[in-house]
Amino acid sequence: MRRQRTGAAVAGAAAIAGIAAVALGAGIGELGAGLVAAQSGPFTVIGGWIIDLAPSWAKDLMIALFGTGDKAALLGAIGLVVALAAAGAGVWESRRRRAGAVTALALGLLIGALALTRPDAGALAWAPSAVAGAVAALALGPLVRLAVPAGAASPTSAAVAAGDPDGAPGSGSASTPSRRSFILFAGSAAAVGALAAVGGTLLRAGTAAATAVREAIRLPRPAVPAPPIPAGAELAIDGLAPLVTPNGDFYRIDTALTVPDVDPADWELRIHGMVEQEVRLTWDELLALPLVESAATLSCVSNEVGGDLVGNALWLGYPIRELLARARPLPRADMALSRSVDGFTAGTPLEALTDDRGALLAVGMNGEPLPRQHGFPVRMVVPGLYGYVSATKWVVDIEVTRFDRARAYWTDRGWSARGPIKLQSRIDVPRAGAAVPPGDAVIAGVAWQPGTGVAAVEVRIDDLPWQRAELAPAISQDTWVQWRLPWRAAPGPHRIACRAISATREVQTGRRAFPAPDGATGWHAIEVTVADA
Ligand SMILES: Nc1nc2c(c(=O)[nH]1)N[C@H]1C(S)=C(S)[C@@H](COP(=O)(O)O)O[C@H]1N2
Ligand SMILES: [Mo]
Repeated sequence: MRRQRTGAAVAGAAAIAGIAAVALGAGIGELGAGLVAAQSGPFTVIGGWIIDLAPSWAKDLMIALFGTGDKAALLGAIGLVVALAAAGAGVWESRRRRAGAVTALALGLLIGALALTRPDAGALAWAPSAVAGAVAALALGPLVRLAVPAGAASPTSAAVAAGDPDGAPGSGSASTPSRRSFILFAGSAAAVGALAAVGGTLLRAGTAAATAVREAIRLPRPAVPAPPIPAGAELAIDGLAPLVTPNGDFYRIDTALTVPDVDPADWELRIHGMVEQEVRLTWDELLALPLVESAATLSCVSNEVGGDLVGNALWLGYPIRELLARARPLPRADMALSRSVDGFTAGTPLEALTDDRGALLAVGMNGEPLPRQHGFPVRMVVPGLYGYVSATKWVVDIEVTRFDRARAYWTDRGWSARGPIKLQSRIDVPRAGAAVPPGDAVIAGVAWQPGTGVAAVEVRIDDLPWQRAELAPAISQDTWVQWRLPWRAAPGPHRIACRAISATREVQTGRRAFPAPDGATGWHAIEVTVADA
Protein backbone atom coordinates (compact mmCIF):
# COMPACT_ATOMS: atom_id res chain seq x y z
CA MET A 1 0.00 0.00 0.00
CA ARG A 2 1.36 3.42 -0.93
CA ARG A 3 1.50 6.15 1.63
CA GLN A 4 -0.30 9.34 0.65
CA ARG A 5 1.94 12.41 0.95
CA THR A 6 0.40 15.29 2.77
CA GLY A 7 0.47 18.81 1.38
CA ALA A 8 2.95 19.81 4.04
CA ALA A 9 5.37 17.03 3.15
CA VAL A 10 5.18 18.00 -0.51
CA ALA A 11 5.84 21.64 0.31
CA GLY A 12 8.67 20.62 2.62
CA ALA A 13 10.37 18.59 -0.09
CA ALA A 14 9.95 21.44 -2.58
CA ALA A 15 11.41 23.87 -0.04
CA ILE A 16 14.45 21.63 0.43
CA ALA A 17 14.85 21.47 -3.35
CA GLY A 18 14.77 25.27 -3.44
CA ILE A 19 17.41 25.57 -0.73
CA ALA A 20 19.66 23.03 -2.46
CA ALA A 21 19.36 24.80 -5.83
CA VAL A 22 20.11 28.21 -4.35
CA ALA A 23 23.00 26.81 -2.27
CA LEU A 24 24.49 25.47 -5.49
CA GLY A 25 23.98 28.77 -7.28
CA ALA A 26 25.26 30.93 -4.45
CA GLY A 27 28.31 28.72 -3.95
CA ILE A 28 29.19 28.90 -7.65
CA GLY A 29 28.65 32.66 -7.46
CA GLU A 30 31.10 32.98 -4.57
CA LEU A 31 33.58 30.80 -6.43
CA GLY A 32 33.21 33.05 -9.47
CA ALA A 33 33.83 36.07 -7.27
CA GLY A 34 37.00 34.45 -5.98
CA LEU A 35 38.12 34.05 -9.59
CA VAL A 36 37.17 37.34 -11.21
CA ALA A 37 35.67 39.91 -8.87
CA ALA A 38 36.68 39.53 -5.24
CA GLN A 39 34.46 42.28 -3.86
CA SER A 40 31.38 41.12 -5.75
CA GLY A 41 30.31 37.77 -4.35
CA PRO A 42 26.52 37.81 -3.93
CA PHE A 43 26.78 37.70 -0.13
CA THR A 44 29.35 40.49 -0.03
CA VAL A 45 27.12 42.63 -2.23
CA ILE A 46 23.97 42.07 -0.19
CA GLY A 47 25.91 42.56 3.05
CA GLY A 48 27.59 45.75 1.88
CA TRP A 49 24.27 47.13 0.76
CA ILE A 50 22.64 46.32 4.10
CA ILE A 51 25.56 47.81 6.03
CA ASP A 52 25.26 51.06 4.07
CA LEU A 53 21.48 51.22 4.49
CA ALA A 54 21.40 50.20 8.14
CA PRO A 55 20.69 52.95 10.64
CA SER A 56 23.40 53.61 13.17
CA TRP A 57 21.50 51.99 16.05
CA ALA A 58 21.59 48.75 14.09
CA LYS A 59 25.36 48.95 13.72
CA ASP A 60 25.60 49.73 17.40
CA LEU A 61 23.46 46.74 18.26
CA MET A 62 25.47 44.40 16.03
CA ILE A 63 28.73 45.51 17.61
CA ALA A 64 27.24 45.36 21.11
CA LEU A 65 25.96 41.82 20.50
CA PHE A 66 28.76 40.39 18.40
CA GLY A 67 31.76 42.70 18.83
CA THR A 68 34.25 42.18 16.03
CA GLY A 69 32.20 39.09 15.07
CA ASP A 70 29.58 41.46 13.65
CA LYS A 71 30.44 40.51 10.08
CA ALA A 72 30.01 36.80 10.67
CA ALA A 73 26.69 37.48 12.38
CA LEU A 74 25.47 39.60 9.48
CA LEU A 75 26.48 36.97 6.93
CA GLY A 76 24.70 34.33 9.01
CA ALA A 77 21.54 36.41 9.05
CA ILE A 78 21.72 36.97 5.30
CA GLY A 79 22.22 33.22 4.84
CA LEU A 80 19.06 32.59 6.82
CA VAL A 81 16.99 35.04 4.80
CA VAL A 82 18.35 33.68 1.52
CA ALA A 83 17.52 30.14 2.67
CA LEU A 84 13.96 31.19 3.48
CA ALA A 85 13.58 32.88 0.10
CA ALA A 86 15.05 29.80 -1.57
CA ALA A 87 12.56 27.56 0.24
CA GLY A 88 9.78 29.84 -0.98
CA ALA A 89 11.09 29.66 -4.53
CA GLY A 90 11.10 25.86 -4.31
CA VAL A 91 7.50 25.73 -3.14
CA TRP A 92 6.42 28.18 -5.79
CA GLU A 93 8.21 26.21 -8.50
CA SER A 94 6.31 23.10 -7.36
CA ARG A 95 3.01 24.91 -7.83
CA ARG A 96 3.80 26.79 -11.02
CA ARG A 97 6.46 25.41 -13.26
CA ARG A 98 9.29 27.95 -13.90
CA ALA A 99 7.88 30.50 -11.48
CA GLY A 100 10.55 29.79 -8.84
CA ALA A 101 13.31 29.50 -11.42
CA VAL A 102 12.42 32.80 -13.04
CA THR A 103 12.37 34.42 -9.59
CA ALA A 104 15.80 33.03 -8.73
CA LEU A 105 17.23 34.30 -12.00
CA ALA A 106 15.63 37.71 -11.54
CA LEU A 107 17.00 38.02 -8.01
CA GLY A 108 20.47 37.04 -9.21
CA LEU A 109 20.35 39.71 -11.90
CA LEU A 110 19.07 42.25 -9.39
CA ILE A 111 21.94 41.53 -7.01
CA GLY A 112 24.30 41.72 -9.98
CA ALA A 113 22.95 45.19 -10.78
CA LEU A 114 23.33 46.16 -7.13
CA ALA A 115 26.96 44.99 -7.30
CA LEU A 116 27.64 47.51 -10.04
CA THR A 117 26.54 50.34 -7.75
CA ARG A 118 29.06 49.43 -5.02
CA PRO A 119 31.85 51.99 -4.71
CA ASP A 120 34.60 49.48 -5.46
CA ALA A 121 32.78 47.68 -8.29
CA GLY A 122 34.90 46.41 -11.15
CA ALA A 123 33.60 45.85 -14.68
CA LEU A 124 32.73 42.22 -13.91
CA ALA A 125 31.00 42.98 -10.61
CA TRP A 126 27.62 41.87 -11.99
CA ALA A 127 28.87 38.46 -13.09
CA PRO A 128 29.07 36.38 -9.87
CA SER A 129 25.49 37.17 -8.81
CA ALA A 130 24.11 36.75 -12.30
CA VAL A 131 25.81 33.36 -12.58
CA ALA A 132 24.51 32.45 -9.12
CA GLY A 133 20.95 33.27 -10.21
CA ALA A 134 21.29 31.38 -13.48
CA VAL A 135 22.71 28.25 -11.84
CA ALA A 136 20.02 28.31 -9.15
CA ALA A 137 17.34 28.77 -11.80
CA LEU A 138 18.63 25.88 -13.90
CA ALA A 139 18.91 23.53 -10.92
CA LEU A 140 15.60 24.47 -9.36
CA GLY A 141 13.20 22.94 -11.88
CA PRO A 142 14.75 19.46 -12.06
CA LEU A 143 15.30 19.31 -8.29
CA VAL A 144 11.75 20.35 -7.53
CA ARG A 145 10.38 17.79 -9.97
CA LEU A 146 12.50 15.12 -8.34
CA ALA A 147 11.26 16.24 -4.94
CA VAL A 148 7.65 16.43 -5.97
CA PRO A 149 7.09 13.86 -8.67
CA ALA A 150 4.18 14.63 -10.90
CA GLY A 151 0.92 14.12 -9.08
CA ALA A 152 2.31 14.20 -5.59
CA ALA A 153 1.07 17.68 -4.99
CA SER A 154 -2.31 19.28 -5.32
CA PRO A 155 -4.27 18.72 -8.54
CA THR A 156 -3.52 22.14 -9.97
CA SER A 157 0.20 21.62 -9.82
CA ALA A 158 2.97 19.55 -11.23
CA ALA A 159 0.70 16.75 -12.37
CA VAL A 160 -1.09 19.03 -14.76
CA ALA A 161 2.01 20.93 -15.72
CA ALA A 162 3.91 17.76 -16.39
CA GLY A 163 0.95 16.38 -18.33
CA ASP A 164 0.63 13.35 -16.09
CA PRO A 165 -2.72 11.92 -17.16
CA ASP A 166 -3.68 9.97 -14.06
CA GLY A 167 -2.01 12.23 -11.55
CA ALA A 168 -1.12 9.16 -9.51
CA PRO A 169 -0.47 10.34 -6.00
CA GLY A 170 2.10 9.23 -3.51
CA SER A 171 5.27 8.21 -5.25
CA GLY A 172 7.12 9.80 -2.36
CA SER A 173 7.52 7.16 0.28
CA ALA A 174 11.04 7.02 1.67
CA SER A 175 12.07 3.98 -0.28
CA THR A 176 11.06 4.90 -3.82
CA PRO A 177 13.83 5.42 -6.36
CA SER A 178 12.75 9.00 -7.06
CA ARG A 179 12.87 9.80 -3.37
CA ARG A 180 16.35 8.39 -3.12
CA SER A 181 17.60 10.20 -6.18
CA PHE A 182 16.10 13.43 -4.88
CA ILE A 183 18.04 13.07 -1.63
CA LEU A 184 21.17 12.25 -3.62
CA PHE A 185 20.84 15.16 -6.05
CA ALA A 186 19.72 17.74 -3.53
CA GLY A 187 22.45 16.70 -1.11
CA SER A 188 25.08 16.87 -3.86
CA ALA A 189 23.88 20.27 -5.03
CA ALA A 190 24.10 21.68 -1.52
CA ALA A 191 27.49 20.06 -0.92
CA VAL A 192 28.94 21.32 -4.20
CA GLY A 193 27.59 24.78 -3.39
CA ALA A 194 29.19 24.75 0.05
CA LEU A 195 32.51 23.53 -1.33
CA ALA A 196 32.45 26.16 -4.06
CA ALA A 197 31.75 28.87 -1.50
CA VAL A 198 34.64 27.74 0.67
CA GLY A 199 36.84 27.55 -2.43
CA GLY A 200 35.80 31.04 -3.43
CA THR A 201 36.65 32.43 -0.01
CA LEU A 202 40.07 30.79 -0.02
CA LEU A 203 40.73 31.94 -3.58
CA ARG A 204 39.76 35.47 -2.71
CA ALA A 205 42.34 35.61 0.06
CA GLY A 206 44.96 33.77 -1.98
CA THR A 207 44.58 35.61 -5.26
CA ALA A 208 44.37 39.06 -3.72
CA ALA A 209 47.28 40.81 -5.39
CA ALA A 210 47.90 42.61 -2.13
CA THR A 211 48.60 39.40 -0.20
CA ALA A 212 51.70 38.44 -2.16
CA VAL A 213 52.89 42.00 -2.66
CA ARG A 214 52.58 42.73 1.03
CA GLU A 215 54.76 39.76 1.96
CA ALA A 216 57.54 40.97 -0.29
CA ILE A 217 57.61 44.52 1.03
CA ARG A 218 60.51 45.72 3.12
CA LEU A 219 59.57 49.03 4.66
CA PRO A 220 62.28 51.68 4.92
CA ARG A 221 63.76 52.45 8.31
CA PRO A 222 62.12 55.43 9.95
CA ALA A 223 63.95 58.72 9.54
CA VAL A 224 62.55 59.58 12.96
CA PRO A 225 62.38 56.40 15.06
CA ALA A 226 60.04 56.21 18.02
CA PRO A 227 61.82 56.85 21.31
CA PRO A 228 62.50 53.63 23.20
CA ILE A 229 59.67 52.36 25.39
CA PRO A 230 60.37 53.65 28.92
CA ALA A 231 61.57 51.07 31.41
CA GLY A 232 58.71 49.78 33.53
CA ALA A 233 56.01 50.81 31.05
CA GLU A 234 55.08 47.15 30.58
CA LEU A 235 53.82 45.71 33.86
CA ALA A 236 53.66 42.19 32.41
CA ILE A 237 50.77 41.01 34.56
CA ASP A 238 48.93 37.91 33.41
CA GLY A 239 45.65 38.93 31.83
CA LEU A 240 46.56 42.61 31.46
CA ALA A 241 46.40 43.95 27.89
CA PRO A 242 49.98 44.22 26.61
CA LEU A 243 51.27 47.77 26.21
CA VAL A 244 51.64 47.31 22.47
CA THR A 245 48.79 45.28 20.96
CA PRO A 246 50.06 42.57 18.58
CA ASN A 247 48.66 43.06 15.06
CA GLY A 248 46.79 39.77 15.20
CA ASP A 249 44.96 40.86 18.37
CA PHE A 250 44.21 44.41 17.27
CA TYR A 251 40.46 44.97 17.05
CA ARG A 252 39.06 45.31 13.56
CA ILE A 253 36.04 47.45 12.78
CA ASP A 254 35.00 48.49 9.29
CA THR A 255 32.20 48.26 6.78
CA ALA A 256 34.14 46.01 4.40
CA LEU A 257 32.76 42.46 4.20
CA THR A 258 35.70 41.46 2.06
CA VAL A 259 38.99 43.20 2.63
CA PRO A 260 39.75 45.62 -0.22
CA ASP A 261 42.56 44.37 -2.42
CA VAL A 262 44.82 47.32 -3.12
CA ASP A 263 48.08 46.77 -4.97
CA PRO A 264 50.57 49.43 -3.87
CA ALA A 265 51.71 49.72 -7.49
CA ASP A 266 48.25 51.09 -8.34
CA TRP A 267 47.86 53.13 -5.17
CA GLU A 268 47.73 56.87 -5.46
CA LEU A 269 46.56 59.49 -2.98
CA ARG A 270 44.97 62.64 -4.25
CA ILE A 271 44.62 65.72 -2.01
CA HIS A 272 42.27 68.25 -3.54
CA GLY A 273 39.26 70.47 -2.88
CA MET A 274 39.76 73.74 -1.03
CA VAL A 275 43.50 73.85 -1.62
CA GLU A 276 45.76 76.08 -3.62
CA GLN A 277 47.66 73.17 -5.10
CA GLU A 278 46.33 69.69 -5.79
CA VAL A 279 48.76 67.04 -4.54
CA ARG A 280 49.18 63.49 -5.82
CA LEU A 281 51.34 60.89 -4.19
CA THR A 282 52.27 57.37 -5.31
CA TRP A 283 53.43 54.49 -3.13
CA ASP A 284 57.05 54.84 -4.25
CA GLU A 285 56.96 58.57 -3.61
CA LEU A 286 55.50 57.98 -0.15
CA LEU A 287 58.15 55.43 0.80
CA ALA A 288 60.90 57.77 -0.38
CA LEU A 289 59.81 60.45 2.11
CA PRO A 290 61.36 60.63 5.59
CA LEU A 291 59.01 58.44 7.62
CA VAL A 292 58.20 58.90 11.27
CA GLU A 293 57.51 56.14 13.77
CA SER A 294 55.26 56.80 16.75
CA ALA A 295 52.90 54.95 19.03
CA ALA A 296 49.24 55.85 19.29
CA THR A 297 46.19 54.28 20.86
CA LEU A 298 43.22 53.88 18.56
CA SER A 299 39.68 53.42 19.82
CA CYS A 300 36.36 52.80 18.19
CA VAL A 301 33.52 55.12 19.14
CA SER A 302 31.41 51.99 19.58
CA ASN A 303 33.64 50.76 22.38
CA GLU A 304 31.52 50.16 25.48
CA VAL A 305 32.83 50.97 28.93
CA GLY A 306 35.14 48.05 29.70
CA GLY A 307 35.15 47.01 26.04
CA ASP A 308 38.02 45.84 23.87
CA LEU A 309 37.55 47.93 20.71
CA VAL A 310 40.73 49.78 21.59
CA GLY A 311 44.37 49.01 20.94
CA ASN A 312 47.81 50.53 20.90
CA ALA A 313 50.34 50.19 18.09
CA LEU A 314 53.57 51.57 16.77
CA TRP A 315 52.74 53.28 13.49
CA LEU A 316 55.15 54.16 10.69
CA GLY A 317 54.13 56.88 8.29
CA TYR A 318 54.52 60.33 6.88
CA PRO A 319 53.04 63.34 8.70
CA ILE A 320 49.82 64.39 6.98
CA ARG A 321 50.64 67.94 8.07
CA GLU A 322 53.55 68.00 5.59
CA LEU A 323 51.38 66.89 2.69
CA LEU A 324 48.73 69.47 3.57
CA ALA A 325 51.47 72.10 3.71
CA ARG A 326 52.23 71.25 0.07
CA ALA A 327 48.54 71.53 -0.82
CA ARG A 328 48.00 74.79 1.11
CA PRO A 329 44.37 74.60 2.31
CA LEU A 330 42.30 77.75 1.82
CA PRO A 331 41.65 79.71 5.01
CA ARG A 332 37.93 78.90 5.09
CA ALA A 333 38.46 75.12 5.00
CA ASP A 334 37.95 73.29 8.31
CA MET A 335 37.57 69.61 7.42
CA ALA A 336 39.39 66.90 5.51
CA LEU A 337 37.09 64.28 4.02
CA SER A 338 39.19 61.18 3.51
CA ARG A 339 37.90 58.37 1.33
CA SER A 340 38.74 54.70 1.18
CA VAL A 341 38.93 52.74 -2.04
CA ASP A 342 35.67 51.02 -0.98
CA GLY A 343 33.78 54.26 -0.50
CA PHE A 344 34.00 54.70 3.29
CA THR A 345 34.60 58.32 4.28
CA ALA A 346 35.73 60.11 7.45
CA GLY A 347 35.56 63.82 8.16
CA THR A 348 38.51 65.00 10.23
CA PRO A 349 38.87 68.49 11.68
CA LEU A 350 41.58 70.07 9.56
CA GLU A 351 43.39 71.35 12.62
CA ALA A 352 43.85 67.79 13.92
CA LEU A 353 45.79 67.09 10.73
CA THR A 354 47.85 70.29 10.73
CA ASP A 355 48.69 70.76 14.44
CA ASP A 356 51.68 69.08 16.02
CA ARG A 357 49.92 65.94 17.26
CA GLY A 358 51.56 63.89 14.54
CA ALA A 359 48.68 62.62 12.40
CA LEU A 360 50.17 60.04 10.04
CA LEU A 361 49.59 58.65 6.63
CA ALA A 362 50.63 55.24 7.90
CA VAL A 363 52.20 52.34 6.00
CA GLY A 364 53.53 50.32 8.92
CA MET A 365 52.06 48.80 12.08
CA ASN A 366 54.27 47.31 14.76
CA GLY A 367 57.23 46.89 12.42
CA GLU A 368 55.32 45.32 9.51
CA PRO A 369 53.48 46.66 6.50
CA LEU A 370 49.89 47.35 7.55
CA PRO A 371 47.98 44.07 7.71
CA ARG A 372 45.40 43.97 4.91
CA GLN A 373 42.54 44.11 7.42
CA HIS A 374 44.05 47.23 8.94
CA GLY A 375 44.25 49.20 5.72
CA PHE A 376 47.07 47.93 3.52
CA PRO A 377 48.79 49.66 1.90
CA VAL A 378 48.00 53.07 3.44
CA ARG A 379 45.70 54.37 6.18
CA MET A 380 45.35 57.42 8.36
CA VAL A 381 46.10 57.50 12.10
CA VAL A 382 45.20 60.64 14.03
CA PRO A 383 46.03 60.56 17.75
CA GLY A 384 43.13 61.65 19.93
CA LEU A 385 40.24 61.00 17.54
CA TYR A 386 37.92 58.00 17.31
CA GLY A 387 38.49 55.87 14.23
CA TYR A 388 35.26 56.80 12.48
CA VAL A 389 36.33 60.44 12.06
CA SER A 390 39.97 59.87 11.35
CA ALA A 391 41.45 56.45 10.78
CA THR A 392 40.48 55.78 7.15
CA LYS A 393 41.94 52.49 5.96
CA TRP A 394 42.79 51.83 2.28
CA VAL A 395 42.76 55.62 1.91
CA VAL A 396 43.03 56.99 -1.63
CA ASP A 397 41.58 60.49 -1.52
CA ILE A 398 41.54 63.49 0.82
CA GLU A 399 39.23 66.33 -0.05
CA VAL A 400 39.78 69.54 1.88
CA THR A 401 36.36 71.01 2.56
CA ARG A 402 34.10 72.37 5.30
CA PHE A 403 31.94 70.69 7.96
CA ASP A 404 28.96 72.69 6.70
CA ARG A 405 29.44 71.34 3.19
CA ALA A 406 30.24 67.68 3.53
CA ARG A 407 29.29 64.76 5.71
CA ALA A 408 31.08 61.47 6.13
CA TYR A 409 29.96 57.84 6.31
CA TRP A 410 29.02 57.73 10.01
CA THR A 411 28.13 61.39 10.50
CA ASP A 412 25.57 60.83 7.74
CA ARG A 413 24.12 58.16 10.02
CA GLY A 414 23.72 60.29 13.12
CA TRP A 415 27.14 60.07 14.80
CA SER A 416 28.61 63.36 15.86
CA ALA A 417 30.77 65.27 13.40
CA ARG A 418 33.76 65.64 15.69
CA GLY A 419 34.95 62.61 17.60
CA PRO A 420 37.60 63.28 20.25
CA ILE A 421 38.35 60.09 22.21
CA LYS A 422 36.92 60.35 25.71
CA LEU A 423 38.90 59.73 28.88
CA GLN A 424 38.51 56.04 29.74
CA SER A 425 39.93 53.30 31.92
CA ARG A 426 39.41 49.56 32.10
CA ILE A 427 40.01 46.78 34.62
CA ASP A 428 41.64 43.75 32.98
CA VAL A 429 42.69 41.86 36.13
CA PRO A 430 40.87 40.21 37.75
CA ARG A 431 38.37 39.36 35.02
CA ALA A 432 34.77 40.29 35.71
CA GLY A 433 33.07 37.42 37.49
CA ALA A 434 36.34 35.69 38.32
CA ALA A 435 36.84 33.56 41.41
CA VAL A 436 39.86 35.07 43.14
CA PRO A 437 41.94 33.17 45.70
CA PRO A 438 42.12 34.99 49.04
CA GLY A 439 45.21 36.90 50.13
CA ASP A 440 47.64 38.97 48.07
CA ALA A 441 46.13 39.84 44.72
CA VAL A 442 46.56 42.56 42.16
CA ILE A 443 44.04 44.73 40.35
CA ALA A 444 45.35 46.01 37.03
CA GLY A 445 44.19 47.63 33.83
CA VAL A 446 44.75 50.30 31.22
CA ALA A 447 43.66 53.94 30.90
CA TRP A 448 43.76 56.29 27.94
CA GLN A 449 42.98 59.62 26.47
CA PRO A 450 45.18 59.86 23.39
CA GLY A 451 46.25 63.40 22.62
CA THR A 452 46.00 64.38 26.28
CA GLY A 453 47.47 61.62 28.39
CA VAL A 454 46.60 60.10 31.74
CA ALA A 455 47.98 61.48 35.01
CA ALA A 456 46.42 59.08 37.51
CA VAL A 457 44.07 56.15 37.95
CA GLU A 458 41.93 55.57 41.02
CA VAL A 459 40.30 52.37 42.15
CA ARG A 460 37.32 51.90 44.42
CA ILE A 461 36.82 48.58 46.16
CA ASP A 462 33.30 48.09 47.52
CA ASP A 463 32.41 51.26 49.47
CA LEU A 464 35.93 52.20 50.46
CA PRO A 465 37.28 55.58 49.38
CA TRP A 466 38.99 55.86 45.97
CA GLN A 467 42.64 54.74 46.14
CA ARG A 468 45.44 55.84 43.85
CA ALA A 469 46.75 53.04 41.67
CA GLU A 470 50.39 52.78 40.68
CA LEU A 471 50.73 54.16 37.15
CA ALA A 472 53.35 52.71 34.83
CA PRO A 473 55.21 55.24 32.67
CA ALA A 474 53.41 56.01 29.40
CA ILE A 475 55.06 55.70 26.00
CA SER A 476 53.58 59.12 25.25
CA GLN A 477 50.46 61.17 25.87
CA ASP A 478 49.02 59.49 22.77
CA THR A 479 49.10 56.00 24.22
CA TRP A 480 47.29 54.17 26.93
CA VAL A 481 49.03 53.46 30.24
CA GLN A 482 48.97 50.38 32.39
CA TRP A 483 48.15 50.62 36.09
CA ARG A 484 48.08 48.29 39.06
CA LEU A 485 46.93 48.23 42.66
CA PRO A 486 47.96 45.55 45.16
CA TRP A 487 44.93 44.15 46.93
CA ARG A 488 44.51 42.06 50.03
CA ALA A 489 41.57 40.01 48.87
CA ALA A 490 39.24 39.09 51.74
CA PRO A 491 36.72 36.26 51.24
CA GLY A 492 33.33 37.22 49.85
CA PRO A 493 31.90 39.12 46.91
CA HIS A 494 33.51 42.42 45.90
CA ARG A 495 32.78 45.19 43.49
CA ILE A 496 35.74 47.01 41.95
CA ALA A 497 35.53 50.21 39.91
CA CYS A 498 38.17 52.42 38.30
CA ARG A 499 38.42 55.93 36.93
CA ALA A 500 41.16 57.91 35.25
CA ILE A 501 42.34 61.46 35.76
CA SER A 502 43.77 63.12 32.68
CA ALA A 503 46.91 65.17 32.30
CA THR A 504 44.63 68.21 32.20
CA ARG A 505 43.05 67.16 35.56
CA GLU A 506 39.78 66.04 34.09
CA VAL A 507 38.27 63.30 36.25
CA GLN A 508 36.64 60.53 34.23
CA THR A 509 32.90 60.92 34.62
CA GLY A 510 30.81 58.21 36.24
CA ARG A 511 27.77 59.25 34.26
CA ARG A 512 26.79 56.35 32.01
CA ALA A 513 26.32 57.15 28.34
CA PHE A 514 25.85 54.89 25.34
CA PRO A 515 28.42 54.90 22.55
CA ALA A 516 26.07 56.83 20.21
CA PRO A 517 26.50 59.57 19.18
CA ASP A 518 29.99 60.46 20.40
CA GLY A 519 31.42 57.72 22.65
CA ALA A 520 30.49 55.87 25.86
CA THR A 521 31.15 57.27 29.32
CA GLY A 522 30.96 55.79 32.81
CA TRP A 523 33.22 53.86 35.15
CA HIS A 524 34.19 50.30 34.42
CA ALA A 525 33.06 48.23 37.40
CA ILE A 526 33.40 44.49 37.89
CA GLU A 527 32.19 41.96 40.42
CA VAL A 528 34.44 39.18 41.68
CA THR A 529 34.18 36.56 44.37
CA VAL A 530 37.07 35.81 46.69
CA ALA A 531 37.06 32.22 47.86
CA ASP A 532 37.08 31.34 51.54
CA ALA A 533 40.53 30.91 53.04
N1 LIG B 1 37.99 52.17 4.88
C1 LIG B 1 37.54 52.17 6.13
N2 LIG B 1 38.30 52.71 7.10
C2 LIG B 1 37.86 52.73 8.37
C3 LIG B 1 36.61 52.19 8.71
C4 LIG B 1 35.82 51.63 7.67
O1 LIG B 1 34.70 51.15 7.88
N3 LIG B 1 36.32 51.63 6.40
N4 LIG B 1 36.20 52.19 10.01
C5 LIG B 1 36.82 53.16 10.91
C6 LIG B 1 36.53 52.86 12.30
S1 LIG B 1 34.93 53.10 12.80
C7 LIG B 1 37.49 52.47 13.17
S2 LIG B 1 37.16 52.35 14.81
C8 LIG B 1 38.86 52.17 12.72
C9 LIG B 1 39.29 50.80 13.16
O2 LIG B 1 40.56 50.50 12.68
P1 LIG B 1 41.12 49.03 12.85
O3 LIG B 1 40.12 48.10 12.22
O4 LIG B 1 42.44 49.01 12.20
O5 LIG B 1 41.21 48.78 14.33
O6 LIG B 1 38.96 52.23 11.32
C10 LIG B 1 38.31 53.29 10.72
N5 LIG B 1 38.66 53.28 9.32
MO1 LIG C 1 34.87 52.76 15.00
